[in-house]
Amino acid sequence: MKQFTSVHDVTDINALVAEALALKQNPYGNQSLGANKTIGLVFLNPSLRTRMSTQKAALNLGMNAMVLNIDKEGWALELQDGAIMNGTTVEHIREAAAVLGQYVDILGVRSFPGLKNREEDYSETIFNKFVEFCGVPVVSLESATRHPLQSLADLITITELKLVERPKVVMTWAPHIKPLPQAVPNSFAEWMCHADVDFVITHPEGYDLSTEFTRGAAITYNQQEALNGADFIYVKNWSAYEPYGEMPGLGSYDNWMLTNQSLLQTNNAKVMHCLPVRRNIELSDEILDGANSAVIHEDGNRVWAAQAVLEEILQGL
Ligand code: SN0
Repeated sequence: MKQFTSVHDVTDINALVAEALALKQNPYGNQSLGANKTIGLVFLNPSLRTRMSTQKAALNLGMNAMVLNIDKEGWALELQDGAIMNGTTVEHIREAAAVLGQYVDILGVRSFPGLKNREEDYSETIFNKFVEFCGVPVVSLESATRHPLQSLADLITITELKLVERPKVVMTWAPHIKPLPQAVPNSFAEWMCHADVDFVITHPEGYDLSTEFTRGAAITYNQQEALNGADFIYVKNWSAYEPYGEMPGLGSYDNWMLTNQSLLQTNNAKVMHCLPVRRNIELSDEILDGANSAVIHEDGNRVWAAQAVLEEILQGL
């Protein structure tokens, strides 16, 4: 693997999931692979799970990990080519990314969308500049449009917990108080469309995701109908793709938050969420604290997802 930015970088997703599960059984078996190798993790946005699980994965492989919260600790970055830098930006991304590439063997980058300019976000302007200028393999730690390490951990979790060969997986939109990226749902949809599952997406009208990511999925505006017989429910808020970054019908979809009542018609569904979750806005206490919640298990699996990916990249260095 030369980079990990989406499901399209993976040759065999089932093999990658199997490798992650093997690493979970034997985390320290491959420590010589990462000896004297360094990963740099660069964050332009906050992180808890991605930061810690990727560091842990690197350590398990014998690597060193260095973290830079570049938005707070680095120089203010200029992104525009040809800019005359007489304002607030101090360093061009061309030099910043290139120098980071001198210090590390693999670079992880987190760059959220601005949610103002769809074309800019969906062309992955910032993330792709890191890829272009750093000169080493890049791992997405969540870009403007995707969060593949999360989606891989989600598929690992579904593979581990499923009780039927081909489970029904429902991704449901949930309420929120502010506009969130489409990266997590885009990415989850893209992975599920490649996985051996029956995949349904449900959301209120106005929240359709880009078909680039949902092609092949069943989509309904009726949450009740979608939840029938579900084996897994993947809960996530996202803002609209059109009109971009907005929250149509804000306040009128509060009943989209799942409660125990919503689970009655499911196949005793496991409930997933990438976290962080706003309790009693996106998901009720009773679900998060109840027997059907798989969120802690799911996010524990972030380590094995990252470790399987880093292992494959290291093997190709
Ligand atoms: C991010 C998102 O893409 O939805 C990260 C998820 C892994 N979530 C948030 O930004 C939540 C912010 C909030 O205020 O709840």
